[in-house]
Amino acid sequence: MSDRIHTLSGYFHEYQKSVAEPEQFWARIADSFHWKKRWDKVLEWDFEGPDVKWFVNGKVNITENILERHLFIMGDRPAIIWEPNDPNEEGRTLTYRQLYHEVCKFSNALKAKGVQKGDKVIIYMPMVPEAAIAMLACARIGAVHSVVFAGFSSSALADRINDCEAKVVLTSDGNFRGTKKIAVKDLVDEALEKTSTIETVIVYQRTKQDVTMVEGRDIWWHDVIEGQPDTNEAEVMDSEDMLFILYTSGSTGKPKGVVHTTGGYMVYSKYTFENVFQYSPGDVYWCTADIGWITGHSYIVYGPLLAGATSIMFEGVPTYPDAGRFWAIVDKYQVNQFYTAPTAIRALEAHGTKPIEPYKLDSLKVLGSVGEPINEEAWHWYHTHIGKNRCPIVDTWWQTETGGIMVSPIAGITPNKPAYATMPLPGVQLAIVDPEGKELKGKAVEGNLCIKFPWPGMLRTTYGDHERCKQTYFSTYPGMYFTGDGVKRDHDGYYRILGRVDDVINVSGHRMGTAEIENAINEHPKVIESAVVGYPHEVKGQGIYAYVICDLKNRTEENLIGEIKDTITKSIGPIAKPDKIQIVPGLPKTRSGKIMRRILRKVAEGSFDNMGDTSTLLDPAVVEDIIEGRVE
Ligand code: 6R9
Repeated sequence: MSDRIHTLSGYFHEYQKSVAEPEQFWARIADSFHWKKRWDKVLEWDFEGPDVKWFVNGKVNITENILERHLFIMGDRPAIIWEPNDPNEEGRTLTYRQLYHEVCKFSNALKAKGVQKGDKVIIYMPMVPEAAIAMLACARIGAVHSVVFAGFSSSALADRINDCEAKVVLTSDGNFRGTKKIAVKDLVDEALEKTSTIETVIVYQRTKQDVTMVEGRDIWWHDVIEGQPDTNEAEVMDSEDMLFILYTSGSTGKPKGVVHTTGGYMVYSKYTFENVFQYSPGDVYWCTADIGWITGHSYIVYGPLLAGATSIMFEGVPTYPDAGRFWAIVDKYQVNQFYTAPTAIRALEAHGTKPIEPYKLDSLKVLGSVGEPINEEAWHWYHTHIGKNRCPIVDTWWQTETGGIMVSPIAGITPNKPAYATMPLPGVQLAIVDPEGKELKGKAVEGNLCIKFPWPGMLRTTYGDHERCKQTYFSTYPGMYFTGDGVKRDHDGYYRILGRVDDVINVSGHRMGTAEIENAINEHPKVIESAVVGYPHEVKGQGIYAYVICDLKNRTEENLIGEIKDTITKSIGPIAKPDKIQIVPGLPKTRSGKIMRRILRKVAEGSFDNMGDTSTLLDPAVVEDIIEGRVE
């Protein structure tokens, strides 16, 4: 625990050391892990390539640092507590010892199925312990996992399988989500019609609904582990061997596979977890994310388990069977650290404080927020009604690409300021730049957020397309990683994240590229062209507003809007369905053919004055038509 920050001056001290001597700083942290062979060099980097290597030539297996490491001193401590969707169903607890044996068994099962180091394994599963076991088993044998959120459609799944040429899919018969039962295996079958690389599908039985099992390809989870030994020799991994790929949206149409490697991610996820949440042995920690997102990877599975923590996994939704479910779970397991998203807070806030009343919530010590900017109103509600004015809030800013938390208070140590992510963690060197790329120094400045020095948890590439990684993150401001977010630094040197400055919208904490949604809309045969923008939404943070030019022959607007929504659900998933669709006669374009999104955003927001300069528009009259037909 020597890496723990205990005081504010301790934080400043560590921060300064991490900037003055980054290699010594991270070597000290990394020394507390079990390496099969120590690294030769802490860091090699250049942001031009980009080419970044941490703990060069170090050999390690991340699961030994989770399993073997904790087996002897705390094998009986709960590693994962699982709470099912239905509160009347019995939950499950896996101790570190049980987790060790389950991971070993499944590792052996994967190997028996021919999965080898470097093979890609898709995990398309509900929030059950087996999903975490699957991730760890892949890591144990050196296979690369790519978790696909189980709410994504079959085409989104197929795209990801094809992109990484996966060999195996791990899935379930169905998923429980609130009152719904989703036929997940059917979606997999549909996806596999569009792919050719999958050799094996392993199906975890969850809902017991009927599924079709394809002979020679599909096998039940319980059958595949049958008779497998419960120990397994962990593969020797290089520090820079790929650990996982996680697909995320950017400003272009195609989701990109963010690649994380072993050593750096291991060191960074544990270090940030322990410090930000001030986790102490014996605490019960709960992050409500889904493992399909980076938050689930780093702060349900890897970070907490590396730290020997007890991590809760919840299968359900915040409002089932009622809006008090989160708080019932907090009391039931005496949760000490609770980590959720602003959209969940706002959704629950809409139900008032009555659902909270039956619960004490007195076990809570730390509250966390992630995924999007938390507005002051929601911050205060969270602080007052959940934290009872006694729990610090850690507003954690980070991204799929950063692997772990970058800007955040250290719980109970960094003084809070509502809606501010406050200060960078040790090792994180931020820069605020103006549009020309000039760094804005000093306090009270606003601009684009960049990072000018490598940190161990950073992405190494985008899978199969290194040039894309370079273009997206390292070319806008040469020599720096560009986050895509706007930021302001105030008089106290505190950071406030202002949201995306690119064509990415953040709906309920989920990143979506406007181009990705437009592509999906354009798949409808009657659609001629479309433009999608985000607009402020009370619960979701941002809502999706789509402007669509259609061929209306033989169709009513209403029918078409319904069909367009279905097309999007099929192509991406229900989370990408626009809140508002407006059929328009044309789109505001410049003479060079660029859609002026600025105008579309204004209309979507409902602010019509101050449209800015429309003189460069090809057809200024189209703006009037759009305003007139605006969807309330
Ligand atoms: C971890 C995660 C990343 C984008 C990021 C930013 C937004 C995340 C935030 C936040 C303000 C916070 N974001 N946390 N904005 N305050 N505390 O969410 O990863 O899904 O890749 O999204 O989310 O815009 O750029 P990811």
